[in-house]
Amino acid sequence: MVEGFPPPSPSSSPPTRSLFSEQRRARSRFRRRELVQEEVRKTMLTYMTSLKGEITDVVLEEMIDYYNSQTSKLYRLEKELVNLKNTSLPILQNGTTINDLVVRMSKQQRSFASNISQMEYKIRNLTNVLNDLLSELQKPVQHVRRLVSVKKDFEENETPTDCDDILRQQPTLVTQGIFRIKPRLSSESFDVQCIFENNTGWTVIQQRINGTIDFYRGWDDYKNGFGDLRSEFWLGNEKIHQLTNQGQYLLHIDLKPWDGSLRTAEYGKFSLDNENQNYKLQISQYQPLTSTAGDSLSSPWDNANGAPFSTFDRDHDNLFYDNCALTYHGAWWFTSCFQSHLNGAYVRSPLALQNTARNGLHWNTYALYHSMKETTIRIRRQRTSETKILMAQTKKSVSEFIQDAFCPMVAVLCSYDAESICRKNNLTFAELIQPFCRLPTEGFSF
Ligand SMILES: [Ca+2]
Repeated sequence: MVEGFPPPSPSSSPPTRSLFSEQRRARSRFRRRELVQEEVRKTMLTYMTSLKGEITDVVLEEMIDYYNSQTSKLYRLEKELVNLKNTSLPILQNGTTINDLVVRMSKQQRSFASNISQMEYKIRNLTNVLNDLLSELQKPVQHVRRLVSVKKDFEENETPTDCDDILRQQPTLVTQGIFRIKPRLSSESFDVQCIFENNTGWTVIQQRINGTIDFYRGWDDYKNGFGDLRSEFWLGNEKIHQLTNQGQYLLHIDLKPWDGSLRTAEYGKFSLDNENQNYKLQISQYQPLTSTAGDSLSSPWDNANGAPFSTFDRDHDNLFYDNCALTYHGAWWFTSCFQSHLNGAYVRSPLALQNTARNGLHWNTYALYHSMKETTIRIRRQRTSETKILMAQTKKSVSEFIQDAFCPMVAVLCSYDAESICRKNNLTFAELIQPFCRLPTEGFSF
């Protein structure tokens, strides 16, 4: 029923003509409205149907995509499973379950881990040992470095190291003269008196000839030297120390008594320690065959070997109640007090012949009461051939001889692969150890 269209009333009067037409128009309007409504319903239905189709299509597409992606995942998983199956097939064939395998593997892992920690512990220990060893190695290595640099300095240094070195550079030199030298241990060069004799250059360290120079002096004068190289002088304990520690030195003493004769005393080994050691005398190997004055420096019953130097102002003698340098007016390697003393007062003849004060130039094995007219103390470096003779005399092997004669550095060098150090620095073993040793080392090898 359509609203606003009232039904005919039974109590009303018969319809008029206008009423009928009014009813017709209303019916016609109603009919048209129904048609429109029907049309709208049909249109809506068609629209709804198509909409439903479209929605279904979208859902389906999404579902197909999802299905495809799941299928490909499944395919991959299947493939992995097949691979897995193939891998584990042999184990499974041997009847080993995966559980057994896991147990065994974890056992192996534990043992592996324990091996690793043991190895770590061993490595830590080894590292400590290695560090200790390296720090120990540093000492000789530093020594060798210093040694090599010292050697280079020597090579650059053209100044002769002693009078024998001068003769080697100028073989035509004869008699004597004043020359400039620079021992290897010296920072500065200095003049010395040289005596050239029998193809040998001697460096003179003391000379007394006429008493013009006062020898009663203190420690510093004896340390640095004094006098006149052309007449009377003491070269100086520091210079003597430097000279006698660059190789092995022979000591030769000329004594001229007032009778005009010449007496000599010769020693195969002579050197002075440094000032910290109070220029302690190192003397041995008295040569009885070439000496005529007797041994008044190293005789067993009063041996000056190892005695420190004494001056009136530095008393290092053995007598606590006396000062030998002061009593005997000189300076020497006094013991209690001396077998020899060549720095005493210059006493002239004839008093010199009965010099009971014993404060003159004395050499007891020549005469107890005779002050010498002249003295010359000279040194020269032993050459290789002499070293070889000495070796033959003492019947020592090269290694024994090196051990005895050279500085303790040799032992250290030998134990720390000296050969490779030599190779690296392009040095022979002799060159390597020479600056530290007392003997010339030419001709020695490992
Ligand atoms: Ca004393």
